[in-house]
Amino acid sequence: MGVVTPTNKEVLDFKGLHLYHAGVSNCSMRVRLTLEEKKLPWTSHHVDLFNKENLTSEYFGINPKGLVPVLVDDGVVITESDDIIDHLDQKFPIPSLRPTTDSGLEEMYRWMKLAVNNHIGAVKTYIYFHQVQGKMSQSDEQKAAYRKLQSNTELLDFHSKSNSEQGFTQQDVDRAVGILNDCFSKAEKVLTRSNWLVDNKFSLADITWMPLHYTLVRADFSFDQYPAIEEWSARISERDSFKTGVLEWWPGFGS
Ligand SMILES: N[C@@H](CCC(=O)N[C@@H](CS)C(=O)NCC(=O)O)C(=O)O
Repeated sequence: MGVVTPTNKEVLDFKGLHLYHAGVSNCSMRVRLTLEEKKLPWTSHHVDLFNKENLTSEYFGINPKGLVPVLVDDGVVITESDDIIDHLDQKFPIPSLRPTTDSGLEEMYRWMKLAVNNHIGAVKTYIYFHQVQGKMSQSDEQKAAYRKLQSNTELLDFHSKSNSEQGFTQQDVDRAVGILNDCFSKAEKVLTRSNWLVDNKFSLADITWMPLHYTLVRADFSFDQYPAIEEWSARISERDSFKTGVLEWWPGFGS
């Protein structure tokens, strides 16, 4: 579970639920959706990723990977979106966002891990290739500062490639698309015969995958071959939690 001991001690005194998050971040959407489903009061600490507000020693003192989201629950710091939403569902069990059977629970965790395990290699690579590369590259000073702050080698390699002159290649993105299509083909099969990903009950599995659909559509990923996924996403879009947890935080909302 993603509990970390922060070196930035400021957060230890926080009372209640505090979320460090970004409007555009699919991982943050998962946590906002969960908070809104449960109608929990929370304090927002918005981190502007485009202005690199996450790349400061203060922020790395809260999350040593420099990523959003981070939940601070009464001074306990939790990172990793799957761990955060699982924590929220266990601590605030009503309404429940998990299946009632053991096999369903295992299946829910499988869907959650599938998303997390493919985050850098597939989701992030696809989105950076289509939307970020060349638009928010780091200056030489920022690159040096990032190398000082970041100790995670996977993230160091990812950002160094994204900021290189060549950036991600067509081959990198084709590989990412292949992985995403494998995942969405699996989801399509399930959703052809059921409204939700696990045990026909809305759960953390749906909350994990919906933000990927939302952000990938906006990065021109085609879901034409997945009609059941499109219907599933339309069903989720009707929920109040989607309006307050995703739409209202998406840049340009209401404009
Ligand atoms: N495994 C992490 C991934 C978190 C992550 O990659 N967050 C992105 C936004 S979705 C971020 O903070 N990106 C900024 C960066 O890479 O510097 C999770 O599930 O919370």
